[in-house]
Amino acid sequence: MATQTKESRTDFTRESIVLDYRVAFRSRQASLIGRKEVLTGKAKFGIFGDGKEVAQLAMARAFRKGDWRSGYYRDQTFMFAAGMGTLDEFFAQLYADPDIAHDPWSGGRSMNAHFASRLLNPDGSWKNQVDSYNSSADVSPTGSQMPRLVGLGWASKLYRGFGIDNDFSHHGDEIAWGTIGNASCAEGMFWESLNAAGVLQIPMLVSIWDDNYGISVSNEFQITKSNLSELLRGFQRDPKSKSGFDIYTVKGWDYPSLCETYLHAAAISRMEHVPAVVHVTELTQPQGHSTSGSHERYKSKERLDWEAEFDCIRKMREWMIAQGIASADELDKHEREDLQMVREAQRRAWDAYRATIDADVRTVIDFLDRLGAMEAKNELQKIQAPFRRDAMRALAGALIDAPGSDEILDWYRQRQKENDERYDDHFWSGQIMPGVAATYADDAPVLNGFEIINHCFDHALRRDPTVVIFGEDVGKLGDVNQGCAGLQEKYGELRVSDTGIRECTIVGQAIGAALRGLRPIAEVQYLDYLLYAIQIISDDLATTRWRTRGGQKCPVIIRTRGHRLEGIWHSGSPMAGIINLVRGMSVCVPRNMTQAAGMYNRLLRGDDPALVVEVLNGYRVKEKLPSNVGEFVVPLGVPEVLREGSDVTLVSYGATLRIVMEAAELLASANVSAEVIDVQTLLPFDVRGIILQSLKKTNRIAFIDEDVPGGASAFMMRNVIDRDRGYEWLDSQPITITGKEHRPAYGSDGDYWSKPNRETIFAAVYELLRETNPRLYPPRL
Ligand SMILES: Cc1ncc(C[n+]2csc(CCOP(=O)(O)OP(=O)(O)O)c2C)c(N)n1
Ligand SMILES: [Mg+2]
Repeated sequence: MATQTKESRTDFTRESIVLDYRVAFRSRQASLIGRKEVLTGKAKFGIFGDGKEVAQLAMARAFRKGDWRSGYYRDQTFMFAAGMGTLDEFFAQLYADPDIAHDPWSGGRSMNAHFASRLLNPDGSWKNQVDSYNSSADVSPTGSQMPRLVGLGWASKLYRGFGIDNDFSHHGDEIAWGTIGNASCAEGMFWESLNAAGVLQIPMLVSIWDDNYGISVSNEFQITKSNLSELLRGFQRDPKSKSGFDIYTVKGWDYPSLCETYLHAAAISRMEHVPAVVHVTELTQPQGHSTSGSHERYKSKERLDWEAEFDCIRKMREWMIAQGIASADELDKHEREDLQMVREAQRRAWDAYRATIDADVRTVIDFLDRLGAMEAKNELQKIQAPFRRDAMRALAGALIDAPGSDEILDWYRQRQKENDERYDDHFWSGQIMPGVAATYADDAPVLNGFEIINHCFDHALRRDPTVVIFGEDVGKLGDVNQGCAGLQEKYGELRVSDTGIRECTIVGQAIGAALRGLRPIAEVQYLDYLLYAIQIISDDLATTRWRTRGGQKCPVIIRTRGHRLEGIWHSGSPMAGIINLVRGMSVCVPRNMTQAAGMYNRLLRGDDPALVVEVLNGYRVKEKLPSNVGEFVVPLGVPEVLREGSDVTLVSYGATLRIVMEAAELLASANVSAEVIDVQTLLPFDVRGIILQSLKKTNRIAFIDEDVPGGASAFMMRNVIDRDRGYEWLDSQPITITGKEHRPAYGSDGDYWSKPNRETIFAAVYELLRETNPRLYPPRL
């Protein structure tokens, strides 16, 4: 699709306006044809940008190389106008084409209209960002583009403050452009993000596409006073002051006003780093929300008539004719050509998508013939455009009925493997790094745990100018446990900074910064409050690499502390909840601050996102300072045997290990030799089968943690017993020893009876041994 060059974008020649119109018109045709493709069964679902075209032309005119977009599914016109996507790619994604050469945005992994740039070279290294137009990868949950947007804008502020001119930034001149629907502004994340951007004063320019609806629910039920501009007034800055936002309201069918507004807003935001909101009103949705429903069911006749009259493309056409920019005949001619162009793109994308599938289908039909599976063959041939799945299922059925030749079976297995890879690859970077042992001088100082962390971060900040650490109380105070004490003074307020109490956008800040080449360590003050950010971690951060099929990476480190304070909200250990929601990330559960430091050293040298849960009551425990505190590396997924034993293996992690070690001591006094293993990381989990090796020796095993029954203990048990086939080595039932179903009660007694403790661990493990030899192990507790 023809795009405009950077130079011509702000140049309002007759030609460039006609070209704008044609981009909008093609985009509309793509929406209309896209819907038909869904309704005729060629694609599963469609959501399109019809009714929002003209405003996006204006946004694209102000969007420059180096800039960033974080938006949502209505933005196809912007992508076309900015030259960030083609019609062929648009249709390829509609068909869920897994080939990144066809759908470079998501490789068939996201539903349609989820846009993204390919930021990485095939080897996973970053491409230059200042010479390209950049888009972060869209997600579906409404409002979830906002936290990341804060980080994208914040990165400009950091780069400007650092005085950096590199492949990621030209002195922070880049704007982070957000788009969001009116109804999504009812989400908490929207307001949290706006507040954060206002506090940070960053070049973030948010467009609200207001079509008065969120599916069927109108603004009356979404927004106080039904009016976002009015609500946003409190954010408006005094023009003489830098604090606050610039707020603009403009009609979505008024092309000249839109262009003027966007160019003006962008110039100020870019130069002064003032955030801005452009509230674009009077937008329409000609085809309704998506292919799932029809808007005639909830819009009145008056509204539908108004939408037809105020359709932005119709209005732009009227304006162009009235201004003498183009005649009706001229535009008719362009429209005929452009419709043809869109149809051709759709057909090309369909043919490209079908090519490899149809080849497989032909092969399967041949195999079915050879296997004599005539019914299966006929069924498959009846399907007009079969999926790969249909062909593979037909062949599997035939192979089950009549085991075939090795050649057919080999082909089937090979294709299964390829199809698994087609959907599984780029789950993580695949970087495996060997450990580097901590070394100690003879006179190594013995320090508080927090001081070990402090030394580690000090090294990281000194070594790598892109490392930034931030969170609640992290800057001036140096975090609530002093892991960052003195670091702001040493490295400045940009590199070590305080944030508001806003866990979701703290993580968003990290995501955006990491996408722009920085190395953020974002602190969430306590593990229990990670839940405020878990949605964005789960939906956005953890899936970045996978959902772009290797097009983007986001090496964020989230630092938090957990376990062992007392009470419902300070002692939680909801580890299974977390690990099951953040697949794609590493989850580190160090038992002390030295292990934590070794993990940070590892993560800062890698490309994958991670969560590190430090032990809350470990900051004042004394540890020896390694002489290579900034260099040693704890490898991920490698458990460590902390105590050797021969009767039973006790597997645990984090703060609980101290109690398990005490229980092992008690067990030793009762003739039970327990081997204690620290898993070190829950994700990845024991990649070398170290726990299995222990089980082969002891033939008994217990998994111990503070999570609920069936929580992370069950996860560990499944890996050892099922994944690693540990069941073959068991002489006793494998057990879990966990916290109670309920939250931990307050106070030392509440804690003692809510979580595993030395005595309950002793009793449960001793019972395992007693069952095998009651005389050797008489009743004790
Ligand atoms: C968190 C969340 N809740 C619900 C949905 C389902 N949903 C998808 S789009 C949408 C309406 C969004 O309306 P608006 O923000 O005005 O954008 P529009 O589609 O009108 O452009 C809803 C409710 C979702 N995707 N995410
Ligand atoms: Mg809407």
